[in-house]
Amino acid sequence: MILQDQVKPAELKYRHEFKPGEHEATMDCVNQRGFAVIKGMISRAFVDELVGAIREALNPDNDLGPGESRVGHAFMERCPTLLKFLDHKPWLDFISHSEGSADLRFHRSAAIIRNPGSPPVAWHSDWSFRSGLHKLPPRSIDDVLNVHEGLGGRWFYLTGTHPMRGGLAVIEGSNKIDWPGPEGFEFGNERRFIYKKGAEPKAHTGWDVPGIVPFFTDPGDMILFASRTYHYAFSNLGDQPRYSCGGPGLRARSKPNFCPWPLPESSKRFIASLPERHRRFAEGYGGFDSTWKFDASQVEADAMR
Ligand SMILES: O=C(O)CCC(=O)C(=O)O
Ligand SMILES: [Fe+2]
Repeated sequence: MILQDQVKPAELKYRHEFKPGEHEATMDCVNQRGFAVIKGMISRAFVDELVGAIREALNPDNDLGPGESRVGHAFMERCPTLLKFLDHKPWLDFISHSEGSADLRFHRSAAIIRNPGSPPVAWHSDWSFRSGLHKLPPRSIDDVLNVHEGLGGRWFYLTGTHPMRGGLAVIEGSNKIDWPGPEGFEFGNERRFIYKKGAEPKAHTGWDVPGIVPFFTDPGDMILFASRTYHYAFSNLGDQPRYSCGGPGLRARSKPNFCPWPLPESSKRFIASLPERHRRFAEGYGGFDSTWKFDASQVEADAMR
């Protein structure tokens, strides 16, 4: 395996970087290749504001240690700055195009800090093959929420993306439902991860994977990957924390919206605090209940209703 500081951009024979407004070409790339980048979607001023807001919300006491990471779920509920995306027309226009509708409902959202020394995030797909393909009752929050086709990750790596600094990588073509996996690898449990043939069935943490596309992006760029695309984050070998966030999660209202937990109090407060012009996104929003546990009888009863 080459050294981490030797990882180079993939030599792609097609365009994968787009400008804001090139909606169709961007989504064609996402659907065909599994990923794309929109250059300069947000300004440097907005990037700086988001970094400050993430730091304030996730690490207010500056107690995140070396090598540690922190993830904030339902991040739009606790970070008013994130809601500025809703008034950022180029972003909202792209999301509307990618969802095939301007009638959108809130979905999940997150922000992450990865400190220098943080380990890699092993190769995985966010999509639930359990719910999405096999139609089995959800056993995890991801089985409830990660069931949609089309666009999956819509991230901003606000400190830029680079393999040496906790950057993201994807596997070309891994969004296709019949993708056989990279040569020399097997799928793990419910196809959520990959591992080397003959090795222990544990999610692979190396970048020696055929078809890898490591991203090299600037702070205002938007990184897109399809709902099933397998992805990975390098360890952060830089000297600065890595900050990333998605915008507020939005899905077309016409898409499935099954939610087995009651609306959390925090989500109720969030909805009540929304300005009038953003209320339309909240109708039917189920929130994110990190304490939810699978209960077969409850899920079956709900499905019967
Ligand atoms: O932190 C990263 O770069 C990867 C995060 C990730 O895989 C996820 O949130 O699904
Ligand atoms: Fe992921």
